[in-house]
Amino acid sequence: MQVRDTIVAVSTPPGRSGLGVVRLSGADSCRIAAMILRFRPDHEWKPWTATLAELIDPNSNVVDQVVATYYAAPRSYTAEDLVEISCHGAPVVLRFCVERACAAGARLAEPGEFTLRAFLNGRIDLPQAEAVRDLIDATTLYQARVAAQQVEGSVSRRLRPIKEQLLELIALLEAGIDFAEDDISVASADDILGRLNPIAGALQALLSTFDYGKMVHSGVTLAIVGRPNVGKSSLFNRLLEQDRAIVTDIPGTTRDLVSEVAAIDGIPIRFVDTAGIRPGQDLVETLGIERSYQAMADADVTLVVIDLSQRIQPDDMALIDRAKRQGRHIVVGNKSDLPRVAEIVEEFLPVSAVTGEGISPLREKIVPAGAHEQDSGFITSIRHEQLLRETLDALDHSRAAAEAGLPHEMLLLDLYAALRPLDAITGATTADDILNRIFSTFCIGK
Ligand SMILES: Nc1nc2c(ncn2[C@@H]2O[C@H](COP(=O)(O)OP(=O)(O)OP(=O)(O)O)[C@@H](O)[C@H]2O)c(=O)[nH]1
Ligand SMILES: [Mg+2]
Repeated sequence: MQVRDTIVAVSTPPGRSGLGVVRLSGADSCRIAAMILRFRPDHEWKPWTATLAELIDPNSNVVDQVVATYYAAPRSYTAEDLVEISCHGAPVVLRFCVERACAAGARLAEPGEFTLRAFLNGRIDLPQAEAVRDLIDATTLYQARVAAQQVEGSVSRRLRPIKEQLLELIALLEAGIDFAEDDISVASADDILGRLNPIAGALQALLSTFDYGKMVHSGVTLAIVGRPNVGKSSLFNRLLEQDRAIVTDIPGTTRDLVSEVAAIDGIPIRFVDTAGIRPGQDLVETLGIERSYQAMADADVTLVVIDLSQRIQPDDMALIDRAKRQGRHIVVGNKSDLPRVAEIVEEFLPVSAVTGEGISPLREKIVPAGAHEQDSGFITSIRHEQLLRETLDALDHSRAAAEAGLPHEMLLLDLYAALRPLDAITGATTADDILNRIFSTFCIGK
């Protein structure tokens, strides 16, 4: 992939629409646009100004009336010269416009290449580029808002001071080694640990935001399980606020998985209603029950429903145990509107699918509100999570090395290993970065 050529692509989704935008980016954008468009005779390219023009074919026939907007480098999305041509959104017109641009010297852009260029030209860093994709993929406004903050650089902002502290420690140890005979004192183990611990602590805190960040990014799959007739489908409908699944008083009504997405607090939740679990039924129901177990295994959260108007049965307890072993689960006692017969199992949330009692607390349990007061500064990307773990592992090693009094050369190896994953998120640290720090923090020049 060459970065110096001019690329072109349709930036709006495929299909027919009111308008469709063709985007050109690269040094030749204006020249190419001028070859395929006809402007008024006195036209001059004025940056950040929209101009009416005609899209013409090789015989100078007008194909569409368009608006061309020129963004001058470096103040454009890609930090290159960029021209956006707003055509009417007929797929043939858009395709024609792109073909004409290619004939005039542009190259068809690869997927994501406009954002790649913004990154390569240093206008955005990697977390920002990743956030652009999240912003485009957002299905709730809240997801969009979080992604927009990350496009603004919220992840790097939070990482920068941590990385800074790590670099300072590296510089301190490097200076101790390289300039030992000058009057630089070698850092003590206590000193090193005193610097390492806050770094590890801050990273740990950032890492712990991923539980919530993961929900924001990918949503939550929630399986509703329980014995037949406890009211799973009723609860499913109540949570969705629509009459989606069939409800009857016949045990074994639901036989297959039924799923639907709804948002709670801006987080998309895939609710999965399942077949009631009981032993020894006909083939169809047995197959359905297998799917219930599978849904439970696949879910991020399992909602185990018990019927408070009946005695607790071994099947209820078996399901609660299974859910516990598999991860996050919530036990709800349904039919709280009826006289209670069930003896207290462990902690459960009383609800009534019929009256709606307990549904708000249940929603709150599914998506804990205020898990993070600020919208930003948490990590949502599994790539970032894994890299932060690598850094923490390497910091653990360096802590052990410092405690064991190993030579600083050894310690530095671990510290550089801790730095590398951070670099993979925020961009590489150069030898100069470290040297500058050594020379600015310590007056070695004398
Ligand atoms: N009083 C009362 N009845 C309820 C409540 N929830 C469900 N029911 C009734 O319980 C019966 C079974 O409800 P469903 O929602 O079909 O139960 P299910 O768990 O999906 O049952 P299966 O699909 O057979 O496993 C229906 O007659 C519901 O009207 C509740 O909170 N209170
Ligand atoms: Mg059901």
